[in-house]
Amino acid sequence: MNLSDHLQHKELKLISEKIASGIRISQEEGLILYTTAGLPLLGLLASIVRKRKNGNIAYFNRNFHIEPTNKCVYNCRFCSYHKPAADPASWEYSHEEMLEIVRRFDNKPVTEVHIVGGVHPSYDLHYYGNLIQKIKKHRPSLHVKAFSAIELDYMIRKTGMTIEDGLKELKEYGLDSIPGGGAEIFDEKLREIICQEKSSSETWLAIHETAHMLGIPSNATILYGHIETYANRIDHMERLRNLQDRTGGFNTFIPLKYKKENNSMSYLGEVSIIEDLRNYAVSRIYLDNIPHLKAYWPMTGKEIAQISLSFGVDDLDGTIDDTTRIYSMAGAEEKNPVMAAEEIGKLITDAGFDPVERDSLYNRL
Ligand code: V47
Ligand code: SF4
Repeated sequence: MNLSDHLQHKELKLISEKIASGIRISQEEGLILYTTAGLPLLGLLASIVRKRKNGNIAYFNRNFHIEPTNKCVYNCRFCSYHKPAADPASWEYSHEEMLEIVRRFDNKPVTEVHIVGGVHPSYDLHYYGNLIQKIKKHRPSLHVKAFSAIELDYMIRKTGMTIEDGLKELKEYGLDSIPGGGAEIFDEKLREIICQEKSSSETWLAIHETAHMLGIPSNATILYGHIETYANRIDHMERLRNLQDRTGGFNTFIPLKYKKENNSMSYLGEVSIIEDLRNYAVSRIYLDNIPHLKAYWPMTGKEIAQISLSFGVDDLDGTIDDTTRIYSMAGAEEKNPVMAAEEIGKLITDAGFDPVERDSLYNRL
């Protein structure tokens, strides 16, 4: 072993001891993990954190998606999904068409509807509020997890309200929680390059912080594997960890790997599966105050989702019906994302974990 190997080994040993003792690691230490720790060590350390937080449990829930529209006023460079309003490949469902999707699940034991789409130029808060109200009227027990902070920012501004008043109003209409989309990567310079027009990182964080203060829990994501550096990923997680220290309102963190089909960043290609697993592990270790780490299996594919359980993941997203196009258009691994609860249960058991069906707030069902 030469001197630099020796120093690196010593550094990793100290960081590992901290993690094993439940001590928070710094930004510098997170960066050292990304740049120097191998996959087996990361898997081991992430599993220690995972076990401390969630034991041997791997959660799943029964949900379905509604994507109200792919018309979008923005033009993010990584997006394969949005279309200008005049494009023949664009769609917008009426309230009645979306209620029809809800009714399709009338005799099925789903507990959550996940509603996310493009930022339609003409829909305001009341348009979406009325939709939530109709869904709740039809099926009051269905948890409505809806609208990324980017959609919320637009619809609230369009209605002329403050973030706080807008979120209060949506809560009145029946909004239960907020999904994690739109975070992308918080570094302002990168945002300028990959999603120049969309709401700022500051606004994304302010919307989630306000939601938490109003008792609306939420999720957080990161879009990784494009032009960001490891330091950008750590900075992203640092901002989330700081917010979570103040509010405790994030339930789960969902790393989303950049997929290259049909968008203007395709030339970048995609990062490897090893990178996906290393990223899950560092996320689990770094975000010591967010209880859950979710693998979105329609994107990763079922096998990688299964392996990710040994790299810090404790939640597999959903028994998702074939209603989501955000990922199929970007080149998702699962072209037809449907998985029955029994299949998820078996996938988890085969990996050596205990499957637990949860509701949207991680209560055991
Ligand atoms: O914000 C768009 C991402 C997100 C691509 O909260 C892409 O439970 C990869 O946020 N390659 C929307 N990613 C999806 C989302 C989500 C998914 C699952 C669960 C939850 C939750 C939230 O999709 C966008 C963007 O970051 N995205 N295009 C692409 N080409
Ligand atoms: Fe619109 Fe969302 Fe696509 Fe950006 S990622 S263009 S905000 S649909």
